[in-house]
Formats: sequence, structure tokens, C-alpha cells
Amino acid sequence: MRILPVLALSTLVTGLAVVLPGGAASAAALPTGARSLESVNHSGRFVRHAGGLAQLEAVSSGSAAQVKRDATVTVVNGLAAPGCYSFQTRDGLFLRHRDFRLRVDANTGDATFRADATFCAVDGAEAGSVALASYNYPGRRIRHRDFALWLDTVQDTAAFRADSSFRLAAPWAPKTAKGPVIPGLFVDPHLTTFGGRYYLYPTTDGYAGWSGTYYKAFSSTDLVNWTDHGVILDHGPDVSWADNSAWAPAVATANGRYYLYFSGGAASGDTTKQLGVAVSDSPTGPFRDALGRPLVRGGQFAGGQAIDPMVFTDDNGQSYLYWGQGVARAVRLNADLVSFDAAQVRVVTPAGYNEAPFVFKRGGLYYLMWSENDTRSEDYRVAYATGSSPLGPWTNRGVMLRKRLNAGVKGTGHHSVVRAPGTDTWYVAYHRFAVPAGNGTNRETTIDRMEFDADGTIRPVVPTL
Ligand code: FUB
Repeated sequence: MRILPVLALSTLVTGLAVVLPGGAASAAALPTGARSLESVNHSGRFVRHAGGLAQLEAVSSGSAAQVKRDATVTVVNGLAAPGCYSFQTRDGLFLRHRDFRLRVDANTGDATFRADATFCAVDGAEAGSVALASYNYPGRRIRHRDFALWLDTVQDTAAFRADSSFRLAAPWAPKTAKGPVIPGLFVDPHLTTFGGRYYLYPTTDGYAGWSGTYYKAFSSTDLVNWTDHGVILDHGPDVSWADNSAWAPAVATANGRYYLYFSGGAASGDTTKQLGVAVSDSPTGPFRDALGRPLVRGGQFAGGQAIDPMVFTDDNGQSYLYWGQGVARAVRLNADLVSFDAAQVRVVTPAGYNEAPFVFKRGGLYYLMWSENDTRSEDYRVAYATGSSPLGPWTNRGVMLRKRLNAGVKGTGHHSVVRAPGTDTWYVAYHRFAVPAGNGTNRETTIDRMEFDADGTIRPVVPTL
């Protein structure tokens, strides 16, 4: 049977389903991932886009592959709000309303598009179905009329309730690629382990000017099935000195606590970035601003932007902070992990460096890695050096991850590296332009194996889909 009830899916995929009094599944939490949306009052008809417009159309196992593909969406994090949802087509477009008609378009990243393409799930007319309320017109819902999809004002009638309810069915065109590891637009992935479990901390992407404001956490035991732990820090309510540019989180642990390093812009339009640190008793937050002020102030050190923090902790427990765009800096952190001696900060910028420093250690050898070129360039890529201490000196070893145009993979960078607990198996998490329709502000996260030669050099990673 193809139809998957919302409750069962939610429990399977996110564990977030809520059973309402009376036994109906709450539609508050939808499972993210590939689905097809079937009308509740026209069984066998599914939401499908054709010629840019969204409609309700009969789809069956005998339908053409293109019809099945056009009748499949990926449910992703809401472009305008993490508690709601957006629906991405197999072509990388998003379902959105314009003039109250539902259609599909590429994400421009501006606030209007994001709002038009975000829908909040509420219970549908029958158990296991959902209705999709507009984020920016909350009194309107997606409904079919003459088999076209419209954003109509809610009417208290059985007919409206049925016309605006959909079942989340198994996808007509299942995903064939493994990536992205998390549905939707998440980038700058910091992949790490705590207590034998993988944790992934990304930037939320899809905003013009990278103007996102919050961070989510995800965790997994196998790097394939991920639990979404929701928003763990939101600049708006949680950080007094930053309200935009929530970029490139990195999490470290010490003293039984977890420390989230992040960058933020001081005010809309202000291009000065600063680094902050937030603390929590749990790797999944919630985190609170540890200092109530930046850890690194904008302009505190001449040259470069204060973004892209990363913390490496050596075997002796000493932690080091690395950061910077344009200029790479490094410093020993104090044992509290929220302070350092500014006089000890040193510049460690390698040739070719742009941003996203990352340090790890394997078999006594230290690796300093970074991203080259601009994140909007298809040539965004990762290079590295090796050294005998966390602060160098470093020997440049060249590029280990770059675009793979014959597979449609572009802009591979801002990575992190993790070792599978208890093994010598290593993975690199990185972002790329979303496949197929992405660009420098519509990017997604993926993971590949990373292997070493006998002398410790990293074999070039061939990006897989
Ligand atoms: O995601 C926002 C910014 O883009 C990051 O801080 C940079 O590293 C680049 O990926």
C-alpha cells in the first residue's frame, strides 16, 4: 500500500507526532523527505506541477515518469520559518503562491518569496491528512478548485475542508541520490560526535545575502537517518548583539557542557561580523549566549572577517579556536572555553585560503583545512596542510575536494571531518550548490568517505550524489 499515514511517518522519521485528544494525529510536525500529496476527496489525484502551475492530477503506476516526477515533492524546513514547511520539486523549485495561485519557482531568497513558499501544517479533514495554511496569509489555505490549486480564504464548510486536505503518500518518484543528507537548504556543516552519536550543526541557507537568523541541530547513529532537534539558538530572541548572518556553527564540549561558536551581524545592513559563544548542558540545546557580548568583536583584529569559528581539542584537553574569512587566526582557548588571551592570537593564513578553517588530528599528524574561492563560485573547494602541532608550522598539501561537473556537483566546500567512533574510518561533511537548481545561497549538505594514503596524505574525495 502506498499511502503512509502522517502519524506513522512522523513517528518513524522525526518522532515528533503528537496524538490529539480523540486519537487523531496532529499535523504540527510533518516528516521531512520525499512525498506525494494526494487529495482526500479525489483519491488517485495528486498535487502535480505542469507548465509552472500546480494542479491536481490523476497519477497511477502507469503514468509517465515525468508525471510521477512532477507529482513528487520533498518536504523541507520552512524557508520562512523552521516550524512550518516548504515543498521542493524534483527540479529544485519551490511550491509557492503568487496572486493566490499555486505555482513552482526558483528560490530568490528574498523575504517575499520565502513567505510565499512557506506553509504551516494543520490537521486535515480526516485522520492522517493535513491542510496547508499560508505562512504570510494565515487565513488562507491551499485548496483545489476545478483541479487547479489556489490559496483560498478558509471557509467553515465540509466542502472546503475536503478540498484543502491532503494525504502524505509515498513518493511517486523516490529519491535516487543519497544527498543531501538533510532535506532542504543547510550548509557549513559541522559534523562531530558526542558519546558515540553523530551531531550535525549547519547554517540555514536559502536567504538572499545569507541573512538567516537561527541554527538547528540534527543527530544520527549511522549518518543516514537523522533526527531533527529543532532550533537550538535564534539570534532574534537569544543574542542581544546579533540579529542576522547566523553562520557556520561549531560545537565543542568540556566541563560537562557544550559550547556553540557562531558568527553574527550586529544589525541589518551592518556588514561587520562578530563571533559569539553559547552554552548548553545538552548537545541539542537549547543554547544560551554565554557572554552576553561577542567572543571576538568585529574589527578587534585588523584584516579579515570574524566568521567561521572552529574549535579543535587536542588529546591533552587543550582547546584551540580558529576562525576567519580572508585571514585565518588561531589561539589557545582558556579552560572555560569562552575566553582567550588576545595577545596570543596568531595569523595562520595558508596560501589560497579564503575561509572555513578546520583542524583535526590523526595518528599524531595535525591537519589544517580550509575553503578556497568564493562560496558563490562553482570552484569553491577544500584544501589542506599538515603539521606537527595545532598551531603549525604547516606544509601545504593542495586541494582534496572540488566540483564534479559531470555529476552536476558545484561549489563543494565549507566542510568538517569526523572519525567514526572507535575506528579509523573518516568522513567529510560539506556543502554544494543544491542539486539540481542551486547556487551560492541555495546550497545543501552532503557527506562522503575520506581516505588516507600510507603517508597520511588525504586522497582526493570524489563527490557522490
Ligand atoms: O554560509 C554563510 C557563509 O558562506 C559561511 O560563513 C562561509 O563559510 C560561506 O560558506
